[in-house]
Amino acid sequence: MRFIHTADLHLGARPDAGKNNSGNREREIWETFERLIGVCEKKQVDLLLIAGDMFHRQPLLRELKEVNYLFSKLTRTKVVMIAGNHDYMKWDSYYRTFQWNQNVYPLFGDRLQCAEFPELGTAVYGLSYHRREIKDNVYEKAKPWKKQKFEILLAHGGDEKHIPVNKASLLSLGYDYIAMGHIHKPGVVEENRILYAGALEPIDKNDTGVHGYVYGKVSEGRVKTEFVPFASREYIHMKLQVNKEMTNLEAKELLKKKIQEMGVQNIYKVVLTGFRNEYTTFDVDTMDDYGNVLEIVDESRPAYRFDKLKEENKDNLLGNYIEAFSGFPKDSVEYMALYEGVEALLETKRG
Ligand SMILES: [Mn+2]
Repeated sequence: MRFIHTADLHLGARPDAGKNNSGNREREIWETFERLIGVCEKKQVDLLLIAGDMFHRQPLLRELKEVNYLFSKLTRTKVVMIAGNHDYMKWDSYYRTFQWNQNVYPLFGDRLQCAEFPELGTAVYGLSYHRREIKDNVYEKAKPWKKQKFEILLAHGGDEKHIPVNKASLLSLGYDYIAMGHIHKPGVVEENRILYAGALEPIDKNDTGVHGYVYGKVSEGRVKTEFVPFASREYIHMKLQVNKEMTNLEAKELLKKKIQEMGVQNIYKVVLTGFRNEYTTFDVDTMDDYGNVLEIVDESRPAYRFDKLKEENKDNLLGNYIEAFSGFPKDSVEYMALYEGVEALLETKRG
């Protein structure tokens, strides 16, 4: 038996895309989902497990039709899914009345349900959110009913307001595999046994790191899982180290080079750090060469030459101030006071 475990597709979400409109992200999230269906078909996997938040909000009827059409093209794969906190079973949700293709098994009840696949020797269990938040650990009592040899739980949550699960109680339930959703970062709770697939595509600029799905192979009752990177882009928070010699143009070129190395398809948030020349200012508005930088924050600080400054300001407050604090080591409070004070005095002088 082979399965693909995904979660948090958040179809319908519209994350930041950068100036070059690094793809229309909303469209891209749909395309990645289509690509995943293609993988299920090509690999002829037995089960596609969707552990909640397939949609970012209540699905539209036409969206369910699109999704169902894609599912209906699968010649072997059966699809089992639950609703998460984003696409919870609201009283007027189209989830409640939608007629799915025969290879689709929604576990949309608020109590534990089971889809059995005797031909695969597998049973898949799950329950769905019927409201935005569930503060109880409802999985605590969700033991499998020993229907088939291999038993899987689809579970969504893991924070205070969304079913605060814990590893020990999940393990004690006795499932062979628990497919988790809700946390967008992929993660292993228990190796080959309890995994977060993470969001298929990053949904927010703070969803950094690699995104993809979990591929699972079961033989002789043992699961072997593998994380497969699949998203079309990554959000990357980058620190760009500047130095005293660096000019504005040089910093711009360095950023361009770094982005080339890390991938121009990715979307960046950049922070300039380190000490710049005291006469240099970085023009952050002109540094986004590829149009894939959401934000550049200049946190670099001027590297003052205190001797020279003192010399130039012999007869005024700034000069006296530097004189008063001279001779302290760089990691001392006094040096910090010197630095901050000089910065403030120069600011006043310029202003
Ligand atoms: Mn969620």
